[in-house]
Amino acid sequence: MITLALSKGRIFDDSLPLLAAAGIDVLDDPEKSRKLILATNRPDLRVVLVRASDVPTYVQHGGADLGVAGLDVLLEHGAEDGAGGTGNTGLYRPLDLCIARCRMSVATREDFDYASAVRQGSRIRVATKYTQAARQHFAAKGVHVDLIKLYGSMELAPLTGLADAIVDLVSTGSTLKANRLVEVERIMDISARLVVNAAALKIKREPLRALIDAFEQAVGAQR
Ligand code: PRT
Ligand code: MG
Repeated sequence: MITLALSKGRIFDDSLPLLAAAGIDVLDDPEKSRKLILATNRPDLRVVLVRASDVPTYVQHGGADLGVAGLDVLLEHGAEDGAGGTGNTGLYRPLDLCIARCRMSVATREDFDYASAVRQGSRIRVATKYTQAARQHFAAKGVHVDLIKLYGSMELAPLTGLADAIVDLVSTGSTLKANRLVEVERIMDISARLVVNAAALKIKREPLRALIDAFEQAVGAQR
């Protein structure tokens, strides 16, 4: 049996066409059923639904053989940045699926002069869920920051005086706009990656390789 970990919402929705191109149909709709284990048209393949940020954990510890997770989630989990390679997390990251795309950016209130705060070397208070990526970004730029860890609704932080800036994911920009925040710096482009358990890749080499190859072809065809 091969177990694929997905999260409900955009990762699941955006993975469906890739799965279909690989000949895989998921037989339940997660929006309609409360099942956490979904059967597919392939008796040897099942999908488990987990929280987006739990996908790397499931794959790393063998609760799933492979999974789909955003680069943002992988970076916070501590997976290596480069493609391929196992790093020290037991995750093998072979494939950019080019889905669930967005960017990680710095945003502030309209009346906060980020450029001059950076220029003057002021300490900037930054609220974010993405502390690893943020720490690395500001360290590389030589900007002094006090990071404030949040788990959601980052947009509220600059509006309430909790922070000067946030690091968050931006897609259409409408969430920032609705909260009168402006994107002042783009940190990196984000997309979802297929991650594979390194041990499973050895033990179930044939079926997993075939699946990864099928995904790779599907991604290429969608480009
Ligand atoms: O909700 P939960 O805590 O379980 O997990 P999650 O929020 O990480 O899951 P989900 O399904 O929301 O996101 C899964 C993955 O989708 C993320 O890890 C990203 O890699 C990717 N993704 C792509 C996004 C977005 N686009 C996105 N726009 N994840 C979140 N957003 C949020 C963003 O944080 C902000 O609040 O959408 C808002 C901005 O969107 P715009 O269109 O208004 O700019
Ligand atoms: Mg969410």
